[in-house]
Amino acid sequence: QNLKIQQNPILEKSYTRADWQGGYQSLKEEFDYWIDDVEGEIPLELQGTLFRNGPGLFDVNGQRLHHPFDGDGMISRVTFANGRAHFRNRFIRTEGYVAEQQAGKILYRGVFGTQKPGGWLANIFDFKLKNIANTNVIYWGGQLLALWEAAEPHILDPHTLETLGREYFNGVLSTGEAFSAHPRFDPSCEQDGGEPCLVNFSIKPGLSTTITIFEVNLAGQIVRKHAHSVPGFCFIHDFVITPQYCIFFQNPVKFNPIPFVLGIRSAGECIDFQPHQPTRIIVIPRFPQTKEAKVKILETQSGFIFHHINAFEVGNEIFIDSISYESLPEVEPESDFRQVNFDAVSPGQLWRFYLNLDDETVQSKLIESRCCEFPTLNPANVGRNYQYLYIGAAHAETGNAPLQALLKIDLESGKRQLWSAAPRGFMGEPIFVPRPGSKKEDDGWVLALVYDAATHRSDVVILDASDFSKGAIARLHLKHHIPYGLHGSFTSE
Ligand code: 3ON
Ligand code: FE
Repeated sequence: QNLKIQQNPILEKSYTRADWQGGYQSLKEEFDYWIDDVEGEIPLELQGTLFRNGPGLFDVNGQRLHHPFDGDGMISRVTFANGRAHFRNRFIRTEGYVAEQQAGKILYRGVFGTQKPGGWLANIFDFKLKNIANTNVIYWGGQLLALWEAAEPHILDPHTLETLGREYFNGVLSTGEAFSAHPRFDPSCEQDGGEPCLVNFSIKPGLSTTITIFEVNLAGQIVRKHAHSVPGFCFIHDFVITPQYCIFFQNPVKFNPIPFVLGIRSAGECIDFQPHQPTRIIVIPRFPQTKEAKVKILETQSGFIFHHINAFEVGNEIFIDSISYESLPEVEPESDFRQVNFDAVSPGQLWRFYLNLDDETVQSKLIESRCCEFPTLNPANVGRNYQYLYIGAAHAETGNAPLQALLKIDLESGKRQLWSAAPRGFMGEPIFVPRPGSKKEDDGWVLALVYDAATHRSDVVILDASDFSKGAIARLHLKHHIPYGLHGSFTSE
């Protein structure tokens, strides 16, 4: 059946929208159990914990949210030990989650279209942000942190997943100050004698935008913080680092706050993509005191980028790999996100950008035209030249479609390997885990959650990263589904 789909990608789709919609049902229960339903074998060397974050609820007591990005954060945890695996999930007890669950109704406006019931009068002049902590989860400095890009991290107990409070890094972060959901981990920081460090940012948008850079050491202390003002409004979700630089893509967008202020539209619905304006690339030195420290702003073609894969320096050039959309998919005010017409939206495609820092010019090249999103790579290669990346991908080679497959790309040879869960499986973000003691870049595993519409449950899938053609080496069947998530991480501690 799979073969027929592959040969006929245009006439017959590899999925049905009804199947795909199943992954957007709320999961209200919180579970805690050993996973006994396993196909294949969990590698004995795979030891550690996979943490995932994403919206767990798409409604508050039956009142529907307008967009999945407005959903309350829920952590899923899979711990691997001695060939077995344990599952646990828990909602983050944010102030907003607790208040809304208690009230049994929507009390906050969401960034992506969710409004309080009662029309514009109920929403006018309400600028409160609900920190929903739903975008990423990291283990760093001995703490488990749930991240959302517009506010401070939540601290969780790594064992019970209980919400313990919010993280301010000894007051270096102020109340309500943002700490993005896309930190990058420098495996060997030049300023810290080759120790790993976490690099993150915050965006404070306005007529001009403040970008603040944070660098956090292994002990979880902010050791460097510097802020930069750049012209214009910014909607920046992710960035990349090299040993010397932080690089941001300022997508061409315009923000009209009036409908937001008047309670007619959410903030996210007031962002308009500007297809005829260039993308600006902001290059900020990580160590302003030691470097020819000038922020540089370069220009390239229009496009919208949520996620980057990696960047590295080659002489006076920086290479950056990113997933770019022809335009920002607009959040339609009166629509239901479950009824999306995939064919009417542009697919994310993988581009490489070449920045020349001397003459400040940019070249770009399309690397992969297949619809793809949610990249990962070996953590040892972050900010460095690298050969392999792994990414969620559509089953079909052309067109826009939900993610159903995992694609491995060898950037040197151009070779590709695709492992597909179509027709009834839907793919989440993959995570690359190196095999302990590995020397080769692709010696390890790729872990991902796959929603299986046939059973309305999710699987934890393990692939051998060095060879996708083996298929899944293990498939762990959970007792329930996990809604389509956003990001996560693996820790062997
Ligand atoms: O008014 C400003 C603009 C703005 C949009 C200020 C602001 C900081 C409040 C703001 C907020 C931004 C936020 C909260 C962004 C959150 C983004 C988020 C939760 C997720 C983004 C996901 C991106 C992608 C590409 C997801 C892909 C998903 C799939 C392929 C489906 O499975
Ligand atoms: Fe993201």
